[in-house]
Amino acid sequence: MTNPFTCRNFIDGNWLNVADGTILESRNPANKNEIVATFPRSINEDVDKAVASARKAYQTWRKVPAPARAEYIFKVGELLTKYKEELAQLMSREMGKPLTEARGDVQEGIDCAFYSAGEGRRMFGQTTPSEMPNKFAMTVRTPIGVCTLITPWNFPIAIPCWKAMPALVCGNTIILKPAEDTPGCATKLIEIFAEAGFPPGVVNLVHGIGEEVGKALVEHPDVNLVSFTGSSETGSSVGEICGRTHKRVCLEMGGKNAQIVMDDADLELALDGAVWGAFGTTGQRCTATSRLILHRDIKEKFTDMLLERTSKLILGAGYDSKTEIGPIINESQLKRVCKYMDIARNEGATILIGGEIAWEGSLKDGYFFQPTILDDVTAEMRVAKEEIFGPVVALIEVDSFENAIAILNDTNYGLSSSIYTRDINRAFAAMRDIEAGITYINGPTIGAEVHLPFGGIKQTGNGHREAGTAAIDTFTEWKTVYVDFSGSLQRAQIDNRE
Ligand code: UN1
Repeated sequence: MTNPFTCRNFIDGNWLNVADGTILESRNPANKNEIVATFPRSINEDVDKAVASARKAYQTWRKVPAPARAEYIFKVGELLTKYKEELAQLMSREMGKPLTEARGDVQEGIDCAFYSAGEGRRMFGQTTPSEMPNKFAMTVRTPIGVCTLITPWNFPIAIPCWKAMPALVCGNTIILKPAEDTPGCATKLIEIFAEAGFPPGVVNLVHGIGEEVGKALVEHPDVNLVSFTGSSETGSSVGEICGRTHKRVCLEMGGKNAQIVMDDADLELALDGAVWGAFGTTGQRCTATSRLILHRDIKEKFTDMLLERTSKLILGAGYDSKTEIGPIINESQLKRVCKYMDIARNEGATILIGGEIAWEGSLKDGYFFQPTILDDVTAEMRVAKEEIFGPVVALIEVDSFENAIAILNDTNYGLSSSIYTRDINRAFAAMRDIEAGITYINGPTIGAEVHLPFGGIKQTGNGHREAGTAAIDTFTEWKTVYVDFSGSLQRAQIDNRE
């Protein structure tokens, strides 16, 4: 057990103690007796300082040429590579992911750094003819201003990078408000940004409680954009405040992602996908597979295969090399998963395996839940509709391709989706008819890459996408510029008609 890591706020280039002296803790979910980090419970005064610092820095940062801004981000990519193992070890201890997955999380940040840095030399606008002679027309991208980035604990390096890097390369300044469960990872990440040498005030970090400082940052009149990833409930309130205060807002919320397995699928391949999609990161991804829609002709066989594989999964601390499934993040999430077991039973679902807290041996000090398969689930049940965010997958039987697609779409969410089939016609029909931001053919619902847009339709999001060039759209405004070099007044729509 190492000493707890002390986190501070980072404002205007300085590591600061907070105005109020209250200190909070993040604990190891595999061993709740271990305090991993301590962090300050910031108050509104700290938020004001961070916003003022970001506002001041914005005036200079927006004028730094984008290729030069990109060089700082490139440097962050190099430093993330250097500290990859240290970050992965901390992440595994702070939020429970197996080390291989934690390394993948940091790698996603590295990929995002090099990709976003490349955008510094692209960020293309358009030129187009004017309807007038001797007049030039073009569009240029301009930054938006001060951005509040509110990030979850499940990808504590990757998601802050997805937001911070495109925001910064576009010329915005940022304030990161990380989840209360992963202050240590956020602090290490911002230490790396500090080491990369960003000018003071361009990158800021404010720790604290979501309903307190998160809310204050969203409400602050000097913040121009809020990018939020988290629960649908919090996302609704963020959206509401931003609507009222006319801020740009980018929301990434829940999912109820399904994998379809058709009667013609390669079942071994579909099984690998289902186990990884449902139980990877202990099911705590917004892209996790929480529904398996199985064609009736393969359902029995596939269910047996799945049961066998699930029964062998090894639970443990993420930093134990044998571990395949880590803990649930905290006690309240564990209780939530337990509550859904009662709901499942009351609704008439059958718990084929799991369904209980795992207590045995070294698991007793952590928040472990057995990987769980729910059978006899129908589309109307709450366990088929609501996001559980744990190692729980619901099996739904269907009798046709059309029925499978209809059930997949029968949800308020629309993040990720998958179909396993060897029929090319079905694959293309699925690509067209599935209602989701992301569709995988013969791959699991998890595993998005940073150079493609990430996000969902329906109640998963609000029309924005992260990553890829879509992130550049989120963090810039278009400015349309007309240059008249005729030396006389030319009235659009009028003079060219006469
Ligand atoms: C999330 O679950 O919030 O596609 C993000 C994936 C990862 C990102 C998940 N690359 O599963």
